Amino acid sequence: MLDSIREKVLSGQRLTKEDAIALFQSNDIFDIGRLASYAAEKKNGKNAYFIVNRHINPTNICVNRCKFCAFSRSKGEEGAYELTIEEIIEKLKGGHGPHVMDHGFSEVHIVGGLHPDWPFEYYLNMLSAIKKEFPHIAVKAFTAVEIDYMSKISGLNLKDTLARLKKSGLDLMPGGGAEIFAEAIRNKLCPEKISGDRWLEVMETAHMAGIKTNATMLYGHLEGIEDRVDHLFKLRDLQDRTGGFQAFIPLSYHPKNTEIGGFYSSGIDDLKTIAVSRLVLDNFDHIKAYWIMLGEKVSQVALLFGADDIDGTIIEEKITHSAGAMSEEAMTKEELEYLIKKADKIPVQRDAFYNPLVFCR
Ligand code: V47
Ligand code: SF4
Repeated sequence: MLDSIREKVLSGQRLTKEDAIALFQSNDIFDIGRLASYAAEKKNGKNAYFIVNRHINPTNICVNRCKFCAFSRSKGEEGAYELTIEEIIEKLKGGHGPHVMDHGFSEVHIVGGLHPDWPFEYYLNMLSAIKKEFPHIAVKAFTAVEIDYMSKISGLNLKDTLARLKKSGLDLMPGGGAEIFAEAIRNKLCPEKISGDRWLEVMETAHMAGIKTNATMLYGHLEGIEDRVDHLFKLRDLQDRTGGFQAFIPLSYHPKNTEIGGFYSSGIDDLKTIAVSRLVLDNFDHIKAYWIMLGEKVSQVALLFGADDIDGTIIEEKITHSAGAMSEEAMTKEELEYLIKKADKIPVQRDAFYNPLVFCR
């Protein structure tokens, strides 16, 4: 079976769902990795991208309370927080936290809970305040789940909601909230969350509005191989229609402090999932090995299994660390470059749209 898949990859043919299932079932991890590495190099050569960025989570108060999420709280619950716009600006200035320095951020990544009381204007004001203070920082904000929620609270349709956000400073969108599209598993994981079809509809509408986005898949919880393959093919189909996805990021499930519990994903599964994603998603330019979730060392090794991006400096990370992440919360530019170089790749500092800023040879 792997021989016929190898033939297809080498001759540029698309993989089928059966091929993807066979890859996930196979334990020839080195063969799969070598094939994915070939596919990655065809797209990005020896380049491995990183970005100087910062994450901000404006609130952890969320009406959804997904069963895999250890970050969220209900209003009034111990540990619930909400940031003011001034506090968000302060964080971007680098005035808070243990990593105070001049970061020269290219991007701020903003995602948070679905707050029961914040009006749509709060999000618009947040965007315009950031743009006013930092016109050169790209704002990558709000998952498809948050966009759907904003459309509900504003009474606007998706297209108009996105247009208002874009006008206020939204540059692109992250890929969170996709989880697993398959309905039976999704209903167990996050019964209050929008459906997989709605997630795809929000992304399609964003792409049509000229907003680039990422895509993710949460794996390692209750799903089976067929669910993962179904998820990847739905993304590949949408990308065929819009071309609006920049990167795919498999998110490894972290079980601590969650309602569903369970185990951390294994290193082998992490690498296999990166590799199969690279092979199936032939219309995605980038596969990201998110070091916060994979750990610094597995994400480095993932660069030899089909990934071409390890994300960025991050600075502050709450979602995965609430669920037992073993990584640090921040890496310096030099540490990211070091990991990439030691994987025998060329570190390329990029902007939010994958334009190279610095090749670090
Ligand atoms: O939407 C929540 C996931 C996502 C857990 O687009 C969990 O560049 C693992 O989407 N274990 C947020 N995952 C993170 C995300 C992301 C991260 C980095 C870069 C980009 C990008 C996107 O984290 C959530 C949810 O899918 N998540 N809880 C957990 N226990
Ligand atoms: Fe809320 Fe997102 Fe956590 Fe679900 S994953 S509870 S939507 S913050």
